[in-house]
Amino acid sequence: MSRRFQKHTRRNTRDLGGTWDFAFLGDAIADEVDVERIVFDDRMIVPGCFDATPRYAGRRGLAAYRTQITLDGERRARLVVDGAHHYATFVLDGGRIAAHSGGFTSFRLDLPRSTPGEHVLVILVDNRFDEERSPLHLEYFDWFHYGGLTRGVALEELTDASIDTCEIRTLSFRHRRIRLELGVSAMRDESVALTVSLLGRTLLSEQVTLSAGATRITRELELAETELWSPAAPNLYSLHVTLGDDDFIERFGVREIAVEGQRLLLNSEPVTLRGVNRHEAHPTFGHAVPPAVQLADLELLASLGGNFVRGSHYPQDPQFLDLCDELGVLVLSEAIAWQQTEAHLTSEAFLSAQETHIDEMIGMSFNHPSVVVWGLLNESCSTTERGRSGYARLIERIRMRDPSRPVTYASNQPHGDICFDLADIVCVNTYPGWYFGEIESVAAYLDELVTLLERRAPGKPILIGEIGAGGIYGWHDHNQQRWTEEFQETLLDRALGQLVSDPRVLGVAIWQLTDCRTSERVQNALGRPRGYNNKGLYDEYRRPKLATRAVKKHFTRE
Ligand code: ADA
Repeated sequence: MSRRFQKHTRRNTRDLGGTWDFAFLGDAIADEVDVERIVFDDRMIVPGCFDATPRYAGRRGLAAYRTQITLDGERRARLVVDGAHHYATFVLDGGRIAAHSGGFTSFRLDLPRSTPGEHVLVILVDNRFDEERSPLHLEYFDWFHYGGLTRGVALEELTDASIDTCEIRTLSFRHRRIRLELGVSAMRDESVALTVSLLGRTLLSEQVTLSAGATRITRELELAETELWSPAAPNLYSLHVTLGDDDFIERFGVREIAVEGQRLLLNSEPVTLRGVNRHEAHPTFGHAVPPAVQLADLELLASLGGNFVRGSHYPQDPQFLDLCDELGVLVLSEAIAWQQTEAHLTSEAFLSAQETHIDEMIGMSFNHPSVVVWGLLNESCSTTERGRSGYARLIERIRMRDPSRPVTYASNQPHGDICFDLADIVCVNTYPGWYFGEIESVAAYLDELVTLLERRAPGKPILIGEIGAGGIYGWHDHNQQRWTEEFQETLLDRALGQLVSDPRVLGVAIWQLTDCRTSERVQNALGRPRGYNNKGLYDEYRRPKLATRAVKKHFTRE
């Protein structure tokens, strides 16, 4: 797995990243393809987006990836996939073993017991829009859905008793008390040794009795001599857990996040959020943004004086979260959605796909101290009772899975929204001076908006989830009209001049860090010059626009 820090010393793991055999099968259907007869006439890099490469740019259809894996035949084998878009079918030695719907999240897949030696793994990946098969990826969304094996793929061989999940939650930052929760699977009843160590010291060593099937092991520990994690001092530690012949090394930070009235508290200290929305996208790499570009994105954010990323509109790469942990950046991790309708929010297929996605998002992000808020259902139908039932169900799902972080959703209906009470933080996306109103009245509008939100959602923190204007990189004009860099700079100067100095506002996430390609759908492209959403502070190659000056001015203001 292409993680930058090791997860296991005892478990046999292999990073399957690298060059795979590849075939683009166009209109073929995954369930009908004779996998043995596929002619692999090309190669593809994993992780990567095949439809971001020059040869397959913008192509939609079925793609086949093939690699060889070696299994020892004794231990259970498992694939860990960090992202496959949008629909993946797994085939081992010609036999279909499983399928997975939805990109942007990590999932595990147990392989059937096999003979020792070489085996052929084929993954059929379909990037076509198909609401039945991939209900979370819809063509009308305002971003380009790339396809492929977009994040890491790893093979693990597991002993009879193994640790499936390892979650660490701070119970009390003052006492450095944490709760460790292990999800364990065992093939038979057995007694095994459990140890937990930190900084070379053994914190726990005992014998545990496992019964065949899944077990949860929960322990509370006090971690004396640890320093807290915060943006100013992002201290990180690695907990090493061993269970029999298996182990797990998990990095985490000791920190507590809480909402108190209109404030967001980190270790009891109020924080303000000054940041950007970020799509995981680049013209050369699609969604498979390499770590060097992820780091560059965070350096750009730091150069603006920002401390916050809203991962719009889907969970960001765990490698990016690693960097946020290290750099002390605060993250809103959002489940995938974009302007879902009442029909979506009452569809069992949509809601249960969301629940699976939410579980996967929380599973992959749980131990990242940088993730401080969960988000969902961007700009969806929050104005009707039927829409509200969908919000209520999914917010409940998040809270059940992780009550330790506040939940929010970005609304674009400040007047008509009827779900604000369901969220811990009220979040509104707004585009004064761009989609409505004049640039001169941006500040006054924002002042009124915050007054309205205080009235409609009393006592809750207020976050501006999006605000911005389109500016085409390099476009200047004496009139300084829409699409010039100057217009974008002026609008953001006025908006931030108001928001950053308003004590009622918890924070702001500018739309957006970099330009990104929009959907190929004609209606989308017509309103988006170049086929891009041009509201980036930087263009898609990370070149700065004039607007960065305004942002820096306000974000670095005391
Ligand atoms: C919405 C949406 C963003 C983007 C933005 C825009 O608020 O949430 O994804 O589409 O509008 O640029 O219009």
